[in-house]
Amino acid sequence: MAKAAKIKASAKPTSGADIVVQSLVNHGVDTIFAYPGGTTIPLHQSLTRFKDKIRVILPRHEQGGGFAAQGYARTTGKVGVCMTTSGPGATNLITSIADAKLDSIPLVAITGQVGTSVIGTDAFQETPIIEVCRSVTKHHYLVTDVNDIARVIREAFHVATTGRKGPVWVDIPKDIQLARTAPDYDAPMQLPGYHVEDRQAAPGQIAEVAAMIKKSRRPVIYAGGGVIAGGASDELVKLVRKTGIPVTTTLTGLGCFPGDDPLCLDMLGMHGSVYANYAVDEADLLLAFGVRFDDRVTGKVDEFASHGKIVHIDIDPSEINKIKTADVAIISDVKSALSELNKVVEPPEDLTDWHKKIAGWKKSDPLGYDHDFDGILPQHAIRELWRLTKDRDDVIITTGVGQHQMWTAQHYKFRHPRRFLSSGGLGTMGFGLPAAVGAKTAHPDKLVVDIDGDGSLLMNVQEMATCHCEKLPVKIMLLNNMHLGMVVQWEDRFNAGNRAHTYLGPIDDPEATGQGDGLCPDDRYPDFVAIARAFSWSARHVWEKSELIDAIREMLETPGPYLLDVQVPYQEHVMPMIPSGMTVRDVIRE
Ligand SMILES: Cc1ncc(C[n+]2csc(CCOP(=O)(O)OP(=O)(O)O)c2C)c(N)n1
Ligand SMILES: [Mg+2]
Repeated sequence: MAKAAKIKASAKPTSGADIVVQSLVNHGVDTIFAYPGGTTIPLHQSLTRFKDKIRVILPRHEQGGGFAAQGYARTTGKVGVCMTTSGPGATNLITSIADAKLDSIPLVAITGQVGTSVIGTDAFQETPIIEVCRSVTKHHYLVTDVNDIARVIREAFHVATTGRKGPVWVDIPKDIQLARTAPDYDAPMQLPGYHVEDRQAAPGQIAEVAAMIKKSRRPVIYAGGGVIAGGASDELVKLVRKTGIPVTTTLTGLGCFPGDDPLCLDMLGMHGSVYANYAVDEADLLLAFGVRFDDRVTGKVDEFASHGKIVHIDIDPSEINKIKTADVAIISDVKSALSELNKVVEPPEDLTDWHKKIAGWKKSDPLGYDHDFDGILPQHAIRELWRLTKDRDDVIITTGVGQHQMWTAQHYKFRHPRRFLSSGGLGTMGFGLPAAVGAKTAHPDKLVVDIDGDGSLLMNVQEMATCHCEKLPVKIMLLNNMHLGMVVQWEDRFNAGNRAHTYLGPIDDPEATGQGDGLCPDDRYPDFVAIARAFSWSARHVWEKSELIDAIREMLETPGPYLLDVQVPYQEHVMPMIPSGMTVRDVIRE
């Protein structure tokens, strides 16, 4: 938890708005993503008085602000803070908050609300946002007394960052922002129903897991976002070095174990590697760390990891036995449980056969693509970007949602946690660019590349203005197939290729009815290079394979924001694929 600085209760009456901002400063907030409006004018005025302490980034859409706050939080591990006005500002924020809830990202969202005297009257720009956001936040407040502000903000940071992390929403009516009181920043928290369970694994449990590991012949680690959220990557690597157990990760767990390590099995699940899914299927011991057995991972739940024992370590008691019954369930943060385990664990007796078997699967079913294709395949573009950046220690990648996201997860090998930002649980198109904005704000010296899809980019394309105006030189490698590629893939596989509103060009083009040539018209619509230039970005199209490396280099080396529009075919499917609700035995390979 961010430590609240001890500030003596001041006798001087202070406005609610100033108390909010001072509270943020006390919690170590240095950046806020905030879009103003009538009900947040006092808060924004106050922010100008604290401008030497807090940088205010003005997104161009509130959803962008929420995702930027996520980009900040996901890369730093600190709380991301965003703010909007009431009504439409607040409703625009909801998607990014729901997204943070599903991926357990700590956020504090502050919204203005109409004055307390008119709440409930359908006042101008009134939305009962606390009612609306109730089920997509970890906690939420409507503050109706200026004397509560300091305590509420303190509680908000506490709740967002303790236990399983998540977003907290604080709605503050305008008259409460203007009211004055002598603030007490040390006011005790009042959270009678919220208990942070500081549960640790019992020594007996750790000994039991160690014994199971020692006895196992075919163990696999299934590691998720909880390993990253809990700062447990180093302990995970240590465990693998001690035991030789191979690791597969979820989408949100990518980077918690080095992606190019020989013991890395890459991602598992629907678009995971064949070898990861086979390994989990045949495992006699599945070590599930900081995961929630999402349906995109398990497919048919009854048959997932059904040939062995399951150890599940998670900080959130409600995840234990929710989808799969664990043989040993440990409610604990992953880091402390793994560090205890590392003190006593011994390697299994002999993993030679298991390693051999996995090597065989890796060889027969690699994550590949057609290297001889004439044009640029999206997988190839990602591989080349990875090749050109893999030895840099400073790369952060974001994505939209769709095929390009899955290919990035498969082909960019992340070596460190907090370097791959993607909307996992909610799967929200439009995540990539604003998340890159937040990441670049937090890490001005790092290279931030949004590998995006054309459909996804268009959903928050306005954030290009934020990048230019706020001096945030992010890069976009656009995998432009002029289609909603992931939906096209499902149309092709499960709906006889019937195109149903998945073509992003004019409706009278042959592609709109599935009559295209697989490559798209030469004149791509929209012209993303022209769009980028209108936002004062540098930009370039590339469609010749022979020009790709040069174009990627140009993107990386050109100062300022840069969009590389990579024209890719649309008839490429993300493989392998386990259709929804099925098992690795139903995997489609091509
Ligand atoms: C906000 C939102 N709307 C709709 C969807 C459903 N959806 C998932 S992937 C996808 C296609 C994405 O297209 P694009 O961004 O171009 O990526 P591609 O699959 O072509 O790489 C759609 C429509 C979604 N995930 N999010
Ligand atoms: Mg697309």
